[in-house]
Amino acid sequence: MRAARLLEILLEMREEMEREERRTSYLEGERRGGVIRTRARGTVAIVGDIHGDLETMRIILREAERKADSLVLLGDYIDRGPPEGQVGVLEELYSLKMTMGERAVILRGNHEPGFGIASSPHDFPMALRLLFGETWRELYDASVKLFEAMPHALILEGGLLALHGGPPVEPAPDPFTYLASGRERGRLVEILFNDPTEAPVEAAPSPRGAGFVWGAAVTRRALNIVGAQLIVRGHEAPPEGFKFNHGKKVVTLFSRLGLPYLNSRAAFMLCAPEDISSPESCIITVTR
Ligand SMILES: [Mn+2]
Repeated sequence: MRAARLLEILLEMREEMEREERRTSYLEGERRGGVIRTRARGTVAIVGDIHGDLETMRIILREAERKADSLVLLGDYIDRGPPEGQVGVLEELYSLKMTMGERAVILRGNHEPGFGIASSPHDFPMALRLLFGETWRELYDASVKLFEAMPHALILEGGLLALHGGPPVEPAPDPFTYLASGRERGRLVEILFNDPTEAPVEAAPSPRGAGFVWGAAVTRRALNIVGAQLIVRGHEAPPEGFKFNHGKKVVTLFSRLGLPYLNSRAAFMLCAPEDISSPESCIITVTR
C-alpha cells in the first residue's frame, strides 16, 4: 500500500467514527463519551487482541462475518507484529467499518495511543518508518487521531460488557464514560490496562506498571452498574487463547498467533443472546 492511500484510509475511518459519536442513536441505543450502550440483540462475534496478525484476523473474520449480526473488536490492533501486518490490520478495520457501519464496533486497546495515554513497547512508529520513510510522522499523527475517535466500551444491556482491559476498581456511579476530565483519564487508563485476579483482594497495583488487578467483587459491582451478566475483554495472552475468571463472569480473548506470544491457539466468541449465561458454549479456537 502507498503512503497516500494509508493516510486516506486513516482519515476516512476517523471521520466515520466521529460521525458516529455525533449521531443521536447508535445500534438502536446510544454512543456517548466513548461508551456504546444498546439493547440490540442478535448474534455477536467478539475478537480479542490482533497485534498485526492479519492472517489469523482474516480466518476469524471470515467465520464471524458469515454468522454474526454484529462484530466487536477489543483493541490492540498494532505493535508486536510484522510491519506489513500492522498496516494490513488497519486496512482491514477500514473495510469492516465501511461495509458494516455501526455493526462493526472497533474498540480501543492500550496499544492504540491517544489522550496522552500510551503503551510500551510501541513499535508501530518504527513499522511506519520502515514501510513509508519520512512520511511516517504524518501517518502516525493521523493514526493517533483515529485511535482517539475509537470508543472504549460496549454495553449490551442484560448481556455483556466489552472492553480491552477491565472495569475501574473504585466505586463510581458511571466509571466508563470518558469526557476528558482529569479524574476520568485515570479511569480510562484502567479500562485499557486492568487485569482480573483470583487473589482474594478487591484490587492491587498491576505488575504492568499501569492500572490495577481487580478481584471478583469489582466484577460483581461493574456488572451491576451496567446491567450485564458477563465481562468480555482482551489484553492478556492465555495459552489456549481464552480463559475465565471470577466464576465465568469474566472471559479473556486473545485472537492472534505467533511470537512474541506463546499461546497455541487464538480464540474468539460467537454468541447468540441466549448463550450469555454459558459463555463456554460460544468460544471458538483457531490454530494454523
Ligand atoms: Mn493490551
